[in-house]
Amino acid sequence: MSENNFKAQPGRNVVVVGTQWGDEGKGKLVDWLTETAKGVVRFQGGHNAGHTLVINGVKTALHLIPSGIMRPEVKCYIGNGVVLSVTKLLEEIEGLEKAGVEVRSRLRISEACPLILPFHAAIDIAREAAKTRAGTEKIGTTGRGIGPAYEDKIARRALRVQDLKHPERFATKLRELLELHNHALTTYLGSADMQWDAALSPFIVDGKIQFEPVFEQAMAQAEQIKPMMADVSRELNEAHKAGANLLFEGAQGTLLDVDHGTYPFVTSSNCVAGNAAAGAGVGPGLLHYVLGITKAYCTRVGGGPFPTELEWEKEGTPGYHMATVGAERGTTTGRSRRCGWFDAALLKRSAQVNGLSGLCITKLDVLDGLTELKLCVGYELDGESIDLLPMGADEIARCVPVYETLPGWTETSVGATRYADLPANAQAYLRRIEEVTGVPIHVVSTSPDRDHTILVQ
Ligand code: 2SA
Ligand code: MG
Repeated sequence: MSENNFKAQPGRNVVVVGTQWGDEGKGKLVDWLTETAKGVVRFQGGHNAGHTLVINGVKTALHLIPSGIMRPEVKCYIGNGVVLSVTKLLEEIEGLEKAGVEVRSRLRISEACPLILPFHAAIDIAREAAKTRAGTEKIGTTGRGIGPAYEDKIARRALRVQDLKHPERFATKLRELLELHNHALTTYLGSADMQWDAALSPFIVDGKIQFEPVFEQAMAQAEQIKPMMADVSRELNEAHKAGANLLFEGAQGTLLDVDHGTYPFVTSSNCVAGNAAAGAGVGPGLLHYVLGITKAYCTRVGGGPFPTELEWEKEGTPGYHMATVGAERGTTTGRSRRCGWFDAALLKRSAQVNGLSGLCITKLDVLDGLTELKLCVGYELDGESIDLLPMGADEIARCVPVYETLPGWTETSVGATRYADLPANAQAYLRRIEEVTGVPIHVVSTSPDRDHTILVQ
């Protein structure tokens, strides 16, 4: 068995992470890998994620439920590291049920997940609006309340899934949270003058979140999710002992990691592979193989520095080609994604902080037809040459990329299922990525379809 044949080895667990700014195609790969997995685990983030799967030509977008849900025999787990909106979870469950996918008997939710409640989204949206009013650069969040929910967790005051089982305890903690957050909303964030969308307006009067509707909704939802609440840590450890292959499904990407990303233009969780252990409740020894999902070019949605960014709105440019052929729009918010050349110096940082075992290159087919490709191999920063992405947004914003130019290819690579069938120049491009980053390519994806995937031997 070759080293990269991670799909078939019993008891071998795989962590899938995004190595850039998210949207690398993790959902498709997790679904493909679950052919041999017994369980799929989300360990960070929340419904800011958007994982798109295409199975037999039918598209499904998932935000919170692990991508393994599309395979009936696979169990899905939401680990303690996830911030959970029960409203969004139930909407997603109902959507899947309508499409004939059985969810409730296969989904286990950690009792330790912090809850995302309506005031978290209100704070998130109000803060971004305040930045716009002040003329400072927005983070460009998804407005889902992710940051404020993690803040409550770290401040040790969050309401958690397990609190839903205890109405009195829930009510006391909710009153305390509302006192704090309503003060901030009305005093600093100008919430009384804001327009709220249909999802939030039932909870807000004069800029203040109301106790009753939040409490009543949570208690009604509690009944629905109680059967799915679980000690996920225990169940995963038991499944592993019984020989099950587990898959840990990362969301967002390494450059959005709260520590290792382009801080402060990041999400509020650790997206790196190491957090799969803490965010699911297993020891790091259970993480056997780390697959880094890597787009054949770069995209980013939201604000923050992007050294290899191209002009992507002008017709006829390579950036426009990537944006249109690659259909680069956010799965959750529908926002346009910024596009740019492949950044190997960024990927080296990603390889280092994740301990990547191998790469999966996605959307290679999007580059079909470009006459030449540029590959960033380092930067000039304040008069110095460096070969690794520096830390923090300000330093990254000052990086001037150093490029190598490679020839493109005119042949199509769409749907290729054997490495040898890829155009020769596409193979040369992949080889150069391996050389510069020092990480072997183990998988190549040539379309969104489950079947269009090459396991490199
Ligand atoms: P947040 O909402 O606090 O996590 O936003 C902080 C930053 O993290 C970025 N972010 C994302 N970037 C790419 N994809 C994400 N998921 C969706 C998708 C995004 C969408 O898969 O398409 O639909 O817009 C995601 N989630 C968070 C975000 O843009 C901020 O830069
Ligand atoms: Mg996505």
